[in-house]
Amino acid sequence: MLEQAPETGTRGTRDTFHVVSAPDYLPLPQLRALQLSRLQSMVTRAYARVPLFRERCEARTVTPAHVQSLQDIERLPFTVKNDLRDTYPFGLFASPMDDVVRLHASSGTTGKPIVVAYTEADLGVWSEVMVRTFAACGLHQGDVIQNAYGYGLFTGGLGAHYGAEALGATVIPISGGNTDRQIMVMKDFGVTAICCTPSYFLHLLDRAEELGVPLADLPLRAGILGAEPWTGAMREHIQQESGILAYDIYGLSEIIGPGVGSECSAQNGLHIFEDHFYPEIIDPDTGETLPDGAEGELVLTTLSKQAMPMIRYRTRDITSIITEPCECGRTIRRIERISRRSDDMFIIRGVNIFPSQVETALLRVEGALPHYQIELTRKHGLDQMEVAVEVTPEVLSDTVRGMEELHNRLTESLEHVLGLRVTVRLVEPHTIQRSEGKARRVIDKREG
Ligand code: DLL
Repeated sequence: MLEQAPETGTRGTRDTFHVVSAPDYLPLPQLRALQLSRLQSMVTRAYARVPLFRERCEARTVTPAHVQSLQDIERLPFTVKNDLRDTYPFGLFASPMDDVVRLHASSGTTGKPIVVAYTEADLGVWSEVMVRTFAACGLHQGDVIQNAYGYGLFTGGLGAHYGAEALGATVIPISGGNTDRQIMVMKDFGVTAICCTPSYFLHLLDRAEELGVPLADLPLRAGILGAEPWTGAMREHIQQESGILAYDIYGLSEIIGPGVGSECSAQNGLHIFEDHFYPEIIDPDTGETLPDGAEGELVLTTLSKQAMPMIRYRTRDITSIITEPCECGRTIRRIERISRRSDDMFIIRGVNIFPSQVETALLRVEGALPHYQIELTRKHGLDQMEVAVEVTPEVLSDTVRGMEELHNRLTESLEHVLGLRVTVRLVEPHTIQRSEGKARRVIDKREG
């Protein structure tokens, strides 16, 4: 069934709503033609204005004139995160500073942050894709959106903020943290949708229960959750416990921030706003382009960004492009939920492990809560992995035998999913540190 636009659209009229969401439904030949003409302009712009890109093209004897079809994108060089570090802070900008009206930065784990820039027009595109995100998640004018993504250099806060305003909704710019106040506001202001990371939503859910304000009793009906990997099992848990619909949204600073992709009412894969961000999947080892349907690294090219064009940016996020059309009627392609990054992987005794596999294994077992942390250590030259997982108060008050049984079931579930026996430590509720933004799942204490 096709989604219906609500009676009232963006601030004011139903028409505006349709206009903003229209690119989601373009006939494919029209979409591809639009992408090609935008790609050609983008490559011309970057070639003329970004020395690093020009040098790399010259090394491959490619010029903008070689881009005659969308497939020709494969002739262009990749951009990687280190390129942003190496040209820190402004080396990849394609607009003079006079035209740059906003900077954001993303810290990453090591060293200098990466800096990203926006012109006025870029901010317009950003609001547009966020309006399309909210609309895909069923929000519209009249919704009261609590924006608990962090405001500041992180793109989550301001990205969602201006999108929510442009949608015509009422936005509460509360930012992250101060959980008790979040819950008070949610209740008193009649909040209908919340924007935050899935791990922070879990924390809100628990705290609300403790305060005697179960979220299921509030008007809250949607969570616009993203910025970190989470599993389908985690979504089930969140939806069941809170009574909301939890939507997965995706984005990254280098490309624009949130607003690169979003689930729709089908909750089955994330639509990429591909009239602005062109997706490819590559084999992370060889760099070879893979066909739709195959799993690999997501590579994105901005098609309209002025201040900082990103050509074939290697996201390190692992996913695949879904080949079937979506039941919602959108023609823009979908990707599978991003469960892992290629650089999230760690190796224990020769076995490759991703944190999301641990989440999947834990959530299969009743009595375990979705709060967990992985600690890696090295003893006598041998890698050790311990998973601390919170258990329900019922389990804690159970007999020693009951605890042992749960411990065994968790160990077995982990062994089944990971192919490796690891140590499980059951801990009391609230022992594992809560995050206000992106959760830190792995603590690596191994040296060297
Ligand atoms: O996290 C932008 C954002 C803000 C997205 C709010 C969604 C909501 P960065 O801090 O640059 O930007 O981090 C980008 O976070 O490459 C992914 O690895 C991860 N990520 C973002 N969304 C998802 C998601 C923002 N829905 C990096 N699922 C990306 C899995 C996600 N990983």
